[in-house]
Amino acid sequence: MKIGIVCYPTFGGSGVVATELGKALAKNGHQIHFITYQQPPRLDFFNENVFYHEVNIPSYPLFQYPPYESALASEMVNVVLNENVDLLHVHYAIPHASAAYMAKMILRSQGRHVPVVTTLHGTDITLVGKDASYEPVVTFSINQSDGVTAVSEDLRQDTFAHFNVHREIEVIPNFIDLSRFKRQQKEHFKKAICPNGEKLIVHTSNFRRVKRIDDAVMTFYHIQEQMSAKLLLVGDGPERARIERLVRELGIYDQVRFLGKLDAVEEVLSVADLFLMPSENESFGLAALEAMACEVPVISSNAGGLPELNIQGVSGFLSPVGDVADMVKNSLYILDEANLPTFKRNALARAEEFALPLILPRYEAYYERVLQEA
Ligand code: GMT
Repeated sequence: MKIGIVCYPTFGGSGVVATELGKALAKNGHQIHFITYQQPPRLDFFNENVFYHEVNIPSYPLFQYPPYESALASEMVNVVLNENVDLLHVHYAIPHASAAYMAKMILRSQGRHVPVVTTLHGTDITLVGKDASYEPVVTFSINQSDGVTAVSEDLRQDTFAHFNVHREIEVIPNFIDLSRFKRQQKEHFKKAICPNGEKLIVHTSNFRRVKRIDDAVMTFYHIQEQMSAKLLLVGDGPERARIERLVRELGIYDQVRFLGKLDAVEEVLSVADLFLMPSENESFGLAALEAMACEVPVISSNAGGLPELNIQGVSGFLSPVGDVADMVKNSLYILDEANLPTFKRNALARAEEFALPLILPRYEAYYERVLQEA
C-alpha cells in the first residue's frame, strides 16, 4: 500500500506512535509518505520506502494566524496526486481530520477517491476537542472519516460520550518496539546517579498540567523520607519552571534531576526501578508502556485508558487521581527488595502483549477493510 501519514512531529504521544507505525509499515514493504510541518524526531534514518513531505506555510502580514490547515490540505492533495497514495492516515483529530476531509473533497472533485483513516489519541477528544471552539469540526470530521481508530477502549467510550459520533470506532492499542525498548546494561550510568545504591524513580512527560507532575514529586518526596532514592524528570513543557520551584521549596533539589527532552529515553529507563504516571487523564500512557518494556514497574493513576495497560498488583499499581498517600504506599511496596524483581518481570511480560508484531497487522487489516469498503 501507499499510505500518507499526517501527525505532529513531536517527541511524545501521537507523533511517536505515528512515526513508529510508519517506520514499521515501511519495513513491511509499504510505501510511507509522512506529511508534517517538520521532520518528526524519530524519522532520522534512510529507508527506501519512507518519504517526507514538508508542509510549507507561507507567511503574509495579513495573517495573525497562518492558515496551517489549508496548507496541510493542499500538501495532502499534492502528495496523493504526485505519489499515487492509496490512503491517508491522520493522527490526532485537530486539525488533521478536517484538513484530510478537505483534501478528500478536493480530490473527489477531480475524480480521485482516497479514503481517510483518523486515529484519536487522547487530548484531541478528552481536553481540546470537546471545547465548544472545536467540537463541531471534530464531530463532523470524525463522522466523515472512512475509518476511525482509538488507542484505548476508554477513549472510544469518551468519544461517544462527548461527541455526536454515529460511526464505528475500532480500538487499536499503542504498541512498543521491544528491540529498541529493552533493559540495557547501563550500570555505569546508574552508579553515577545513585552512587550509594539509591532507588531510581523516573517520570517522563511533556510537562503539561494534565500530567500532575506535582503528584509525582510529592510521591517521590515521601518515598525518600523512607528510603534513599533519586528522581529523574525527563521531558519539558509549560510546567517545568513551576515544578523546579516546588522541588527547591521541598528541599530535595539534590535528589532530583531535570534531564529535558531526550531521544534515547530507553537508556534512562534501563536503570530505573519505578516509573510514575499520576496523570489527570491519559488515554493510553505510551510512556508507561516504554517503561514497562524496560522492566520498570508503574505507579499510575487509574484515569482514562491506564487500567487497560497497567495491571493492579501485577505490573504496578493504580490509584485514584491525586491520591498521593496511596501512590507512596504502593511505591514502597514495589521498591521492597522482596517484591521488586517480580514486579520488574511482570512489567516486561505485560509490555510484551503490546509488541509491535502483534499490533501492526491490526492496522494493516484495518487499512485493507477501509480500502475495500470505500
Ligand atoms: O501525552 C500527551 O499529552 C500527548 C498526547 C498526544 O496526542 O501527542 O498523548 C496522547 O496520545 C498518546 C499516544 O496515543 C497516549 O499514549 C497518551 O495517553 C495521550 N495523552 C493523553 O491522553 C493525555
